[in-house]
Amino acid sequence: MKFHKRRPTALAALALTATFAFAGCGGDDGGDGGSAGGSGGGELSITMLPKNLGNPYFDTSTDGAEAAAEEIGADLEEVGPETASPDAQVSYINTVAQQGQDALILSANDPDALCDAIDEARSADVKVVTFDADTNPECRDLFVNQATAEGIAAKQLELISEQIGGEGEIAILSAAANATNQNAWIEMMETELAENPDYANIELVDTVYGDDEDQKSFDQTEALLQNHPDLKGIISPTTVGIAAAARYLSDSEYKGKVALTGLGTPNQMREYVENGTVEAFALWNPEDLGALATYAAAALANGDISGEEGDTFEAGDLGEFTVDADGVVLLGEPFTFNADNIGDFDF
Ligand code: RAM
Repeated sequence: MKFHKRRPTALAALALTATFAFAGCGGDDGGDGGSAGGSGGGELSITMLPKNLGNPYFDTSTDGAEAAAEEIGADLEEVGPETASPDAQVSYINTVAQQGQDALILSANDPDALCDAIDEARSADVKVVTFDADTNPECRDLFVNQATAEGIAAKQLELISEQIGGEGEIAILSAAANATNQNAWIEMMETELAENPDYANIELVDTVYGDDEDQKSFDQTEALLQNHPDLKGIISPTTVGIAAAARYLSDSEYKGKVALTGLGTPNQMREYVENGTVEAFALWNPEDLGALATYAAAALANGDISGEEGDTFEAGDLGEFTVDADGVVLLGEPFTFNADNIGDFDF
């Protein structure tokens, strides 16, 4: 699948400069098989392991990674399982250790379950960078974080609150139950709902898991609506979940009555914004995220940085980044997509 960005209008480009520094277009196949991609012909060998293959979000982060690898002169290969489970990721990590790759970039399906395999890889001198979904910080060298968990949580609550007029029952349709990224965001949303007086009249009645599988997420949406007849809105903090929920809602009696927001890609959500099922949702630029993770991995593997707090490195067009506490590198802020701007994006 190919994802090329449309050129943003001058106005949109201006509005986005702060949060969306566009990396160059990758354009290579994001991978529908067990292994895909491959760029450059350089000295560093980097493996990219998303939660699973076949998710346009990760196809796009791989596009960004491939473009960065080409720029750096590194060989980058994407591998990954069909299902977003930790067990399925372990064998790929073992292979990276056996091959003695210079670096592994991964989005982890579990904070703990991959750590033994990652340890082996690090003992074989593989630098390990998590992106999108972290492991426990001691397992890896760096985590490239798409946006702060607080920012992501706050944005989604702001959107749902606006869309349901500040009161009523809401539910969350998440990804896999062990996903560190979604779980951190959900925890923060729960805290914010409990503590922020703006949300005193909003009640979170259920959280369900679609495992980042389209059909399961679709079925879970149907079940939520059946189990909670007074439901006013759904937050789905996963691009797979929100797209499946939007598809369900758009063909149902709930279209336009039950609000849906969360984290989605513009290409998957465009039709539902245009047909009035979804008013607004958020995300960051996955292409930039993949690129930044690749620059970070290369900086570690080249010995330019060790991953200590305060280390700085160059990430091509994205600029210079600093390693924060706990080995975290922050990409930016989430961005809100709606009917006015969705036409400016193609990913
Ligand atoms: C899905 C995955 C990914 C998450 C996005 C928002 O594609 O769960 O990890 O960051 O949604």
